[in-house]
Amino acid sequence: MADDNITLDIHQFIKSHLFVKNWINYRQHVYEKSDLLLLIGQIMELFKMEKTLATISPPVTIVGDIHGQYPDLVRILNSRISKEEAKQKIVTSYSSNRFVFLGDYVDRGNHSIECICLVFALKVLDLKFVSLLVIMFQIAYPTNFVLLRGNHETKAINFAYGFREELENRLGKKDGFEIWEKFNEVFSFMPLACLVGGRILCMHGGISEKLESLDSIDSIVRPLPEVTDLAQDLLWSDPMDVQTLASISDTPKYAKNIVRGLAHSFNDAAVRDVCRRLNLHLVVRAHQMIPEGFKFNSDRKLLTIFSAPRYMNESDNRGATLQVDVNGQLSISVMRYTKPLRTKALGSDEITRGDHLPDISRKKSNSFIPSTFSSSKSTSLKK
Ligand SMILES: [Mn+2]
Repeated sequence: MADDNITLDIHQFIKSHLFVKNWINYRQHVYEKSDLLLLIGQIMELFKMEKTLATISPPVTIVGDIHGQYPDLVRILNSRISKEEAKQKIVTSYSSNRFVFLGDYVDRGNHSIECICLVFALKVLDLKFVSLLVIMFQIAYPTNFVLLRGNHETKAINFAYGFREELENRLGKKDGFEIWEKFNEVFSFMPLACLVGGRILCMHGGISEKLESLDSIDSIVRPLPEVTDLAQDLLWSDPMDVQTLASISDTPKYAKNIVRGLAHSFNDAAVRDVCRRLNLHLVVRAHQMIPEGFKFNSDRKLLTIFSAPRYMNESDNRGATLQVDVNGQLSISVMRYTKPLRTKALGSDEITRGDHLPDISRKKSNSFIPSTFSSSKSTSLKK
């Protein structure tokens, strides 16, 4: 642990990200290269302590693609704390809620750096509170923030789709490129999947023919600069969406993913098969833009969550997050897309909650229980 030589004031760092005076005119945070290096060094140690298959217990919020949409990320974080807590600006109220992020923090949007830095910093802060327990009892590190790797947390992709360019533009070509390489070193240590409450398996892309057991995820050795085999499917796969004979037949369950040009697509039978063999209620993944923010497939055994509303500022999609409560019941929150930032500003600049922006409203859908859970309403996911 690098605990002795922390010089990055993590509280202040998070505060300056979360409590922005005026979201309407929000442009960007100003980063010191030295702060970024410190943050990268600390988060690297945390990823090394985690297993390739992370685990977390409910209650937890599961978040899909962010793609540099920083105000939307802050809306999501704000949605889990009370208005009172937000008003008091206590940073720990943010880090005390449990989250699983399904990856794709960077690229596409304008604020990749803010997004990745904020989730990294919240995870670092979270550990500062439990580290004493970890040392005293030598227990597994019980993080509140599981940050899974997405296909955009790979070098070849974030070289080309915005993250490298953003770093170079903001830190200068030389420093920006150096920091970009450091970020990618961190990405190679990120966990690839997460088991929530023992029964919900989460990953960025999807399942795989090579997913023989949960152990087959854990036996993927990191760092993983090149994502291949099972890891590639976990980060890149998609469900077969169009109703074809292949998508409903029992064999073959997997096919080459023609849309992506790599990894696989999988059908309903593949999802059923994985759920049965791995004793899962549900597989949750992200990776595809969904107009409504979420979509069930495979008889509600597969859920896609996409959390970047108005994706790339050109799609009228909503965003969604999934909440798993302490009893394993599911509910989905849908975020409406944001209107362009040039809309008329409010009179006050005391806006600290992203979801109080004009023309942004967060609609919580009627909490519902998918069919996989409805028959056993009180059944806990915990074994
Ligand atoms: Mn993706």
